[in-house]
Amino acid sequence: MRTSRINLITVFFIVIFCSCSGQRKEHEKANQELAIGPCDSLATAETKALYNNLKELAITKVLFGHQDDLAYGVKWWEEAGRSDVKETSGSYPAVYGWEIGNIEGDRNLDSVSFTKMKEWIREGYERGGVITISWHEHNPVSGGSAWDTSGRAVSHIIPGGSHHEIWKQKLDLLAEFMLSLKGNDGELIPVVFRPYHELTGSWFWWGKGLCTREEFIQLWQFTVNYLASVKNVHNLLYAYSTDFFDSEEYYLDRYPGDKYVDVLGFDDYGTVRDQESAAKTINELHLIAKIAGRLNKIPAWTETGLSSIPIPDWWTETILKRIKADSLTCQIAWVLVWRNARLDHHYAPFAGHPSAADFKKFRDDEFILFEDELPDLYH
Ligand code: BMA
Repeated sequence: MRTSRINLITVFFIVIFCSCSGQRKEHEKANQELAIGPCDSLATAETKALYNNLKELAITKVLFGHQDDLAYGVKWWEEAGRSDVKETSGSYPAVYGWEIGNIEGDRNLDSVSFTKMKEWIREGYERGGVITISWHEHNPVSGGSAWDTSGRAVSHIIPGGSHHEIWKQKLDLLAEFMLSLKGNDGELIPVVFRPYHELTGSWFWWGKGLCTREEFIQLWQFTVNYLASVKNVHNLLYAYSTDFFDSEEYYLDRYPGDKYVDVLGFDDYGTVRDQESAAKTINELHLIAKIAGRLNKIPAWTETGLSSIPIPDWWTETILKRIKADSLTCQIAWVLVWRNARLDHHYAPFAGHPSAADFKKFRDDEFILFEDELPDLYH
């Protein structure tokens, strides 16, 4: 009787011990999985390297990016070797933003040729730059632009919806595009893909007011699963990017989950127009660094800019000062400014621009990296 009670107690403790150590092992395993790389476990070696290198570099440096940099500038269009950023700073940007809205056509919604875009993407990647792609795709239900918010499109393109097959055809084209991006040695070029951006606003058909939280998350998860599992696209890191935010709850409200996101980004043009809003930008930078630290993701300022940059010292006095406000604000991996479309719609300086001298100072700051200062990010 006595022996059997002791035995029972021993068995009880062994069971408890085993289950605790089992849980601990599970937990350790999960942590290791989180630590080794992107959410796509089949990501190519270069994509994994980019993820790990960006994550580490972000702790001490901030890469500078520009949208459509190699395609055109304020005073030129499709001229080989040109870049408004290089012509004012001495280097190409470290991050190249590209846009694939109108993926069914020969040119994107801003008239950039897809054939040439692929060449520019290879050119930037071969020099060591980072490629990020956004997607202002047309409204798949109405056929209108990305800004056409009619028809509650998201509800119709998720699985079970009337336009689900149509959306899959768009994703097929997108997959084809991503899989056609190859380096000189034939390897796939890693891309930070940033679909359904500014999701907290209601100006795009995928925006907050145009679909439910569940619909948005379903669209995101379907996109990632379909590209990876059905189309075998494994050269993507996925960036979730909101518009302006001021709390963690608001930022994460439509977050699709750790298994579907690699980069935590935000777009903010509104708070960089004046000095009065500095605290708002700094708060965003604090929050993004904290959330990314907790979730083991890469924080990034995925879009910003001041249209035409009428403030000559805007680069150092607004952007740089806020990025360097403290040890948290400087943890973003990159900051990207929007495209140099024309005199009344440009976000980087060009030769002779009033902010060009200050842009050079910004470029010379030890925190900020342009392309010619990048370490190897792909090995
Ligand atoms: C917007 C503007 C538009 C452009 C779109 C997609 O911010 O620059 O002119 O079509 O981005 O690049």
